Amino acid sequence: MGLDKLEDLALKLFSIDAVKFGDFTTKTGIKTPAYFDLRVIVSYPDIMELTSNMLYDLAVKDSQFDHLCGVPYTALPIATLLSIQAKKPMLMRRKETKSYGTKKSIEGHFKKDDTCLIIEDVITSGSSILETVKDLKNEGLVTTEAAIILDREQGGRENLAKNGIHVKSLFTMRTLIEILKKHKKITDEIVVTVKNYLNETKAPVIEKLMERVILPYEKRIDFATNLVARQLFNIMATKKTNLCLSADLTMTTGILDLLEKVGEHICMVKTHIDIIDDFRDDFVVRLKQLADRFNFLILEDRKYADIGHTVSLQYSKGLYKIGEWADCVTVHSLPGEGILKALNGSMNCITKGVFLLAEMSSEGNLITQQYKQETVSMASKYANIITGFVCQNKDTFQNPGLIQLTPGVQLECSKDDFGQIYKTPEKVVVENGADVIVVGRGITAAKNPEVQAVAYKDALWKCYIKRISGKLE
Ligand code: 5BU
Repeated sequence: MGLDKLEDLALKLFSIDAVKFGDFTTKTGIKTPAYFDLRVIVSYPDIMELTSNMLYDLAVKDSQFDHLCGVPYTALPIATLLSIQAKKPMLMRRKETKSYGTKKSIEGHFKKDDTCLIIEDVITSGSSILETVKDLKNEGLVTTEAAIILDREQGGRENLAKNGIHVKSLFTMRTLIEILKKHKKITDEIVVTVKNYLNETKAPVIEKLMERVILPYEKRIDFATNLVARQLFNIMATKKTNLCLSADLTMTTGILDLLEKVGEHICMVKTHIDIIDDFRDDFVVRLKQLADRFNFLILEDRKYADIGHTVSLQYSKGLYKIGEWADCVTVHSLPGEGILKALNGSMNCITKGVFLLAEMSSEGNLITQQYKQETVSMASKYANIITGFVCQNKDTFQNPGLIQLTPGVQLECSKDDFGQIYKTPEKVVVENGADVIVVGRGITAAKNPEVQAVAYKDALWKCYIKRISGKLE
C-alpha cells in the first residue's frame, strides 16, 4: 500500500532531522522531548515542494485572501512557493525595522483593508504569528487565517483563536507521532513521553490582546472584513444602541408606524417578509427610506437552508427580491458551504452580509457542538460576506470583526408556549457575549412599544458598557 502524502512528508521530515526526539532544551529554557527544526528543509527542494503543495491544498487553494505573508524566517521560502503557486502577491514582514529609509515593517504593495493569509512552520504559543499579525494590522491589513506545518498542541491554536485567527495545520504533534510510531521510527516509550509532556506542558496563555467581548464596537470596525459588519459597528457606536427590533407584525402599516416611533433607538430592524399579509413593493421602498432617515440596517431573517442554486434564486428572485433591499440575511449552514458560495456569487459583495446560524434560542433544537464548530469554520472561507453569527454563547467564535446576533431576549427570564427561551439583557450581553440583541414581542406586544424600546435600548447599552469595562467573571 502506498504511503499517503501526509505520512510521506512525516517520514521525510524525520529522515532529515527536522523532527527529533530525545532530551532537548528550547531557547526559552524549557525541556522538551520533541524538537522541530524546519529550517533545514531549505536544503531539500523535493521536501520544500511537497510541503508547499500540501499547504496549498489544505489552506490556500479554496481560501479567499489578497496576500500571503510568511512569519520570518523559516516560513519565508514556503510562503514564496505558495505565492507563486496561488498566483497571489506576497508581503514580507521585517523582524527588525530598518533604522534608515522608510522604516516600513511590511514590504510589498497593498491597500488598507486587504486581507492576508499567514504562513508559519511551527506554533507553540502562537506569539510569533501574533507579532506578525500586529504589524500587519498596524498597516491596515486584516488577518483571519494562518496555514502552518505543525501545531505543537500547547495552546497556540487557542491563543490565536482568541485573537480572531483560525489555524489550519498539516500536522499536530499527536498526528505526527502516531505516523512515526506506525512506521516504527519511534518507540512506544517515546510516544508515551511526548503525550505526557503534551498533557502537562502548556504554553503561556497570551493575553487576549484583541478579545471580542471587551473591545468597544468602534475598535472592532477595523477587524471586520464584511462591509455590513463595519456599518453595523459604526451605527451602534454612533447611535449608542445595540438593539435590533424584530418587527414580526403582519400588516405593513403596523411595521412602518412602529419604525417611525422606534427607528431612532435601534441599530437594525429584523423582518420576516413572508408573514406580511398586504405586501406590496412600495413597502420595501418605505422601509428603506426609514432605514436611511434613522440610520439603521435591515436584516431579513429568511433562514435560507436549501442547496446553493435554489438559495441564489430565493435571494434574488420571486415576489420579495430580498437581495434588492435587505442589507443582510440569515442563513443555515446545514446544506454545506455551497449555500455560502452561491450567496457570495449572488450578492453584491461590497454591500451585503450574512448572519450564519450557529445556535438557536428554542428549546430542544438539534444543533450540536460539532455542528456549531463546523459552522464557524465554514464561515472563515467567506469572510467578505459573513457579518457574524446568530448564536447564544460568547465562546462560539472569537473573531472581533464578526458580530454575535442573539435573539430570545426579554427583560425577565421566561418561555413562550412554543419553546422560545428568553434570557435577560444582563445574561445575554455580559455573560454570553451578545453584540446585537434581537427583541421582538418584548417590544411589539407592549402597551407602549416606544417606551418599551427605550427601556430595552437603555438596559442593553448599560450591559454593554459594563462588559467592555472588563468587569467580567
Ligand atoms: P421574540 O418575539 O423576541 O421571541 O422574537 C424573536 C425573533 O427572533 C423571531 O423573529 C424569531 O424568528 C427570531 N429567532 C429566534 O427567536 N431564535 C433563534 O434562534 C433565531 C431567530 Br435563529
